[in-house]
Amino acid sequence: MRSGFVAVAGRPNVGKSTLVNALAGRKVAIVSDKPQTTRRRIFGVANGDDYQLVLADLPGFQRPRDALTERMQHTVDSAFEEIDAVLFVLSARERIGAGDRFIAERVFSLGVPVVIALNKVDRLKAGHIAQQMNSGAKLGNFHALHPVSAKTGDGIGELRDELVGLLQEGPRYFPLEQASDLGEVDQVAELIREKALWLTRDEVPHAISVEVDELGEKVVRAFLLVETESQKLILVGKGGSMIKDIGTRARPEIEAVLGRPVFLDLTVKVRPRWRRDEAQLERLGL
Ligand SMILES: Nc1nc2c(ncn2[C@@H]2O[C@H](COP(=O)(O)OP(=O)(O)OP(=O)(O)O)[C@@H](O)[C@H]2O)c(=O)[nH]1
Ligand SMILES: [Mg+2]
Repeated sequence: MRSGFVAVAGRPNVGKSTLVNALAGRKVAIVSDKPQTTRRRIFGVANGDDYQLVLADLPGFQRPRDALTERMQHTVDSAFEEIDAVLFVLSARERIGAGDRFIAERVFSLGVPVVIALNKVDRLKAGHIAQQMNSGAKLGNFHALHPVSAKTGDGIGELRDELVGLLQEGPRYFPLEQASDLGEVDQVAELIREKALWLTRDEVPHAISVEVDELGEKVVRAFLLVETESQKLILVGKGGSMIKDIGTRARPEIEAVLGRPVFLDLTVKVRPRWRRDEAQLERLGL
């Protein structure tokens, strides 16, 4: 039996969470087209007959702008202790540049093998992929470099084998049926936030947080927190259309997590400057 921990590092929006879900073979982390979707570390577990690969999905590397992003960057920094390897994710669809080199400086100095995943290669021309692989290869002394598509699953099996090959002998840290370290309440909150992220844009997605108020047998009650009245108006939508849409999309996935049908009651609340309020962040588990 081999097991161990691999930290997933990279710029915001390169597809780290999508990749963790693909490697785990189940939805562990929420995903959106907006940067800074992941706000805290989530363990996603990939199990085989003779291995357990635990992936630490992380927020993207970023320059902190407030207490929330400061905490997110701190989460990233402290995730590099006691790991067996780093999975450094790049996007083949963007220029590999200063942001990636900044992260490279950090991950290549950790003293553990670094596997590079060049993600989002779906529908890209072979020449372009080769060029991006060349740029990625210049970032540091990597153990292996895999072009993959977390979206289509291309290259995922090979990447998983590569990471498993880096694990040492060890126990199963999580029982087979457990896909992540998130409890039900946090999973529910994240699923609601995911739907809200997809439906909003500009500054709004970053201002949203979700607090589950009640998780009952039949009713799930949650608050969507925003910072201003105008953000609240957007999230509620015309005649409540936006919040209704969020609920309609989130409910089936919440029911799948809970294993029972529920009534989902969502309310939008204004909580001024919650992203700068340490007590609020603590309460939200961030
Ligand atoms: N075309 C394509 N898009 C992808 C792929 N992987 C992820 N995406 C998209 O990229 C966007 C970001 O995905 P996430 O998995 O949330 O990215 P992330 O790196 O976890 O982002 P943060 O948590 O914000 O740092 C989403 O719109 C995904 O659907 C891929 O292989 N191909
Ligand atoms: Mg993410």
